[in-house]
Amino acid sequence: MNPGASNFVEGVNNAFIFIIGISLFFLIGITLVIILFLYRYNKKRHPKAVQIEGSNKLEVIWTIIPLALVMGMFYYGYVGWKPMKRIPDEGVRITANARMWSFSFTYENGRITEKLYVPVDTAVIVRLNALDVVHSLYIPAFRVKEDMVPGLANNQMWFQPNKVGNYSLFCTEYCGLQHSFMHTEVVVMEPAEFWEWYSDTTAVAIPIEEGADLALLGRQLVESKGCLACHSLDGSTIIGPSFLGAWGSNVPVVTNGQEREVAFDEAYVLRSIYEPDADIHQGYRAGQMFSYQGEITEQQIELIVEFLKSLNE
Ligand code: HEC
Ligand SMILES: [Cu+2]
Repeated sequence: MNPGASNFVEGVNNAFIFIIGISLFFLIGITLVIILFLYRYNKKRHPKAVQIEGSNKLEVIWTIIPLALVMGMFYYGYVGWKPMKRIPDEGVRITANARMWSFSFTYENGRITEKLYVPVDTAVIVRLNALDVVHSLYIPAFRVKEDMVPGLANNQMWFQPNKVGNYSLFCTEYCGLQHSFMHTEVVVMEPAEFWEWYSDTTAVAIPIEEGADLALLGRQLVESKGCLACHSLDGSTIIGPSFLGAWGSNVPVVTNGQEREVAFDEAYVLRSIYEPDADIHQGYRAGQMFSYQGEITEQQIELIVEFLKSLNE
């Protein structure tokens, strides 16, 4: 019944088309009048200027008509926006976490994903959680967009997808250097398929086949988790230290205000990912990298370690 990808498409499109229609009408109308006046009142045709003074009728007309038009715009805008704020009681609840510079989505059963998986024709209620700075979650095909503000409790948005498919989702609040890294997808599935996916807990641990390229799996993780927004692979400094040649080196760090050297080994990588501020690499600032505790498993850290090792080969 609904023509769009979500329940809000129609309302937002109506407001948009109404405003575009009025704007186009005036753009064309005013341009035509300018051209007509240029012709009719140029100096050759109309050598003597005439002063026209006061017309109550005209003033009333050019007050009432624009007022009606902007009230019309307000009406369509309000009618399209109101249902977005009426969050239903029932629905699939998902928490969206935004950090510089990636999204992750946590489901009620503990599943964590980088794409947002949702069932079609079902209300989806997304709790918006920002770890560091202001981000904004935008799904253009669904016509929804909501700021994610650190510390703002009970910040939610909702929508009901109407069509199975993949749609882009990205951050639309400039949130620092690698802001453009913050794009991912919404995957809308048939409900049966979704619930099967949802309850498939084996997928929480990555099944690693015999002979799989562990370093490659690690690389994919580091890419999909957004680590490369801050850590380069070519020796250059972005926000954090480069991963190139890091494995096996001795890292000068500050621990509790004390300078010391630690070996860049598996334990150091694990600590850096779970408690980034425990050891601060000298010359870098604390508080830039946020803990991935609960977002990256120890098994995944082993893969990241394999990848870091492979950079020395
Ligand atoms: C927002 C930027 C940012 C992101 C994203 C980020 N880091 Fe970091 N990371 C830093 C900074 C800054 C440091 C140095 C300060 C410190 O030691 O905490 C650091 C330090 C590290 C270190 C220690 C490196 C060294 O040479 O001392 C490791 C290992 C690490 N990060 C791994 C990761 C992994 C894996 C990811 C992705 C899951 C990641 N980081 C995501 C900014 C980031
Ligand atoms: Cu952002």
